Amino acid sequence: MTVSRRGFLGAGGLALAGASMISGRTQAAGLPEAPTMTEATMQPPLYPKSGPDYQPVVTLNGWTLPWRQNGDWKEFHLVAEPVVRELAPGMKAHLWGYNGQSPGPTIEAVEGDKVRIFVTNKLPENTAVHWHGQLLPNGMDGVGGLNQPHIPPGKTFVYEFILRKSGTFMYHPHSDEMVQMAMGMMGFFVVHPRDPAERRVDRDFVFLLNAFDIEAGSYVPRVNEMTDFNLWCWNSRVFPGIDHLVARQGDKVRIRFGNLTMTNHPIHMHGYDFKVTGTDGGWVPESAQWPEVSVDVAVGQMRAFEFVADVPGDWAIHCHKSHHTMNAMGHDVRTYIGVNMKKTAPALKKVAPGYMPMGGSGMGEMGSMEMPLPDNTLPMMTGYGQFGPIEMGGMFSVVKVRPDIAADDYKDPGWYKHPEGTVAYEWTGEKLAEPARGASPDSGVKATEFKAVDPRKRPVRAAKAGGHGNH
Ligand SMILES: [Cu+2]
Repeated sequence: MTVSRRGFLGAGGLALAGASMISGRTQAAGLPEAPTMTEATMQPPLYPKSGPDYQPVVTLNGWTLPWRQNGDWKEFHLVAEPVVRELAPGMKAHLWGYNGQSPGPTIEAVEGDKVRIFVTNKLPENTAVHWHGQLLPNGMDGVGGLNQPHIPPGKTFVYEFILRKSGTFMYHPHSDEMVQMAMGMMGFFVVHPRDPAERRVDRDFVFLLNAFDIEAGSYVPRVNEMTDFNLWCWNSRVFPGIDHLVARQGDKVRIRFGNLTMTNHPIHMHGYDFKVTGTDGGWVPESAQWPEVSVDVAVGQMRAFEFVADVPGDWAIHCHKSHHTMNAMGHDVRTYIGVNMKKTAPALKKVAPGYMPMGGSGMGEMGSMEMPLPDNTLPMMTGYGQFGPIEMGGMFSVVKVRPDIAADDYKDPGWYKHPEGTVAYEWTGEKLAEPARGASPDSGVKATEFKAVDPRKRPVRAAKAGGHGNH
């Protein structure tokens, strides 16, 4: 008897189809589309069109990756590629990321979902993706060389696993990890509980902590830096470029973050005490949730905290390491506190034309000072509130709680209108009798001699804050 080649192939085809029913592998639908994002603007939450209901997350200065349902499988497509990311108005960085941005889009799905994630490598070197915190088959864990071959440039690999638990996860490369993470490759991965009522909140914000070392005037991070970073970011953004976290008074709010920098960050929120409700390992049972106003997140960890937003206002949220709320410029500035700059400046100007005396009374003046900066460089501290310069940079944003906003409105409501008599004010009554005090050395400069220049109104490249789309 003869077996025709066609028949043989047919049988093979059948066998393959049989295998596919077990592994779920299918080529029928081809590659899903890989959407891309061109801006660092917060996108509205992506509500599920089918399957269990959930309250989707909002990614600061980011977006959620659309998926396609293919039979039982939720299919996503990540493209690892070089990207240009605006870190804040006035500075763009040349990074590596996913689908047009760094970090990559947030992946959202539901406990019990079968997910198939296509990863296309458009980098000039190998990559692989690790699904940080997920419980999955060893061969899907994404450590190049250990669990799978590295994905060569130009190739697409497929990851398939079942989401065994809800919680807070990340994804990041596990090939040339030091370089690829220093270049900005990472993303958030949220798994919602199957039961829509479980741990339900009204607003759920997510962001990743990352850091870059980009020399003033340049665009590409120094990837070999170990500790001395100069841009401390949330989702590859620095203040004043980080989205505000807008909540409606009375909303139950969750904020989750993961740390992919090289050091820990005590994240501090003003105005509330909150409960830590989630870690990398999962949800914290209610009996074990502890109250905090700062929660430290170590390298490689994730934390989620929750609070009821019952007190309106503009509440600062920031890393409590004070150097992490600063931008690139100025760390080389010497400490001149107590030095009489009026006496030293003329001499210094002779050897360094254009030298600007500063720092004799502290550095707060830099928040409003007109300073010449190299192209593509942010001031060390910047950003304005309704009462003046905020004198911050880096990992700083504002939780804005208001009574009068719609359920799904994340737009910046503007600055808080304080009820009359509730703002700290200057004492204009009788002066106190002054007891004798140790005098600090005379800097020769009074703070009031610095003329504040609102950077939003001057034509310096680094200060074109007017048009930024982050609120
Ligand atoms: Cu920090």
